[in-house]
Amino acid sequence: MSDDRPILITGAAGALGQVLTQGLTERGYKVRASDKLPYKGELPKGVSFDLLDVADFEKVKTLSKGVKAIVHFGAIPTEQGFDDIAHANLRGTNHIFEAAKAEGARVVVASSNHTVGFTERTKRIDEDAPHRPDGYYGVSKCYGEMLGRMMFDKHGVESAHLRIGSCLPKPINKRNLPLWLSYPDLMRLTVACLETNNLGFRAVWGISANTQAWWKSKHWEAIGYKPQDNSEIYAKDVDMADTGPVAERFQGGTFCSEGYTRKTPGPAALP
Ligand code: 15L
Repeated sequence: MSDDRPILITGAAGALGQVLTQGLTERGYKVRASDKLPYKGELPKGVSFDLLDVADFEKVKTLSKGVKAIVHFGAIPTEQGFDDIAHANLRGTNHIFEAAKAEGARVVVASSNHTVGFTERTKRIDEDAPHRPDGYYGVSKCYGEMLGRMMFDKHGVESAHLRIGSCLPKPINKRNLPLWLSYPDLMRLTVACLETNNLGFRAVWGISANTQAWWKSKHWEAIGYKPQDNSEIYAKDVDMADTGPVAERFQGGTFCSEGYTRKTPGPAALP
């Protein structure tokens, strides 16, 4: 039996939120869009839009009524002070999971490469590699993943945490080459996570089929994600500038070097 309950998208007015709002509507999903900021441009036909600060639990509950899934992209997407991160990314994500639990909905969350930002660029890792967050933003995404883990084990709430690399129309700099996620592949990954009968809890790499990828996924096949794009076609055009020793050493790039206060480099031998 087909399930035609709507999907709530948070962060729908952001660049990726707009791609998802458009793309999911085109694929026949009923979309309820929301964001803290107004939606720019024209909403796709049939899509409702509400202003929503995800830290407002009453409003999260209201907008989640009757949904089959929440695509949660409503968060601070960069490094900020702890209080702002806590408001949107910790408290807000908590509210989304509590609402999903109440509705029997699954959650697809924007996680980030910054959960493993302090992994050396020379390492090739799968999703079981240890968290190495590169700031409060990265820590908040690790928190989201741990929350999803607990919510599945304790309450059966299914969730996918997309560890998005650099989701852009095309790669701009050399770090984007291993980490690029094209907009069409973001759609493929999100739909795979919404449709699979085999989700449970997964933190899953969110990149395209990049020749230079630093990551190999343990989950793509199981959830049916087949990336179609590859950053290599842009490799000759990207900015190759050196971003400094700390940024160049670690996968998180300048998120690692910003505010870095170590006097001596961290040991290379850690797992
Ligand atoms: C992210 O997680 C950010 O939200 C995005 O703005 C980019 O900085 C991206 O990572 C990246 O590392 O390229």
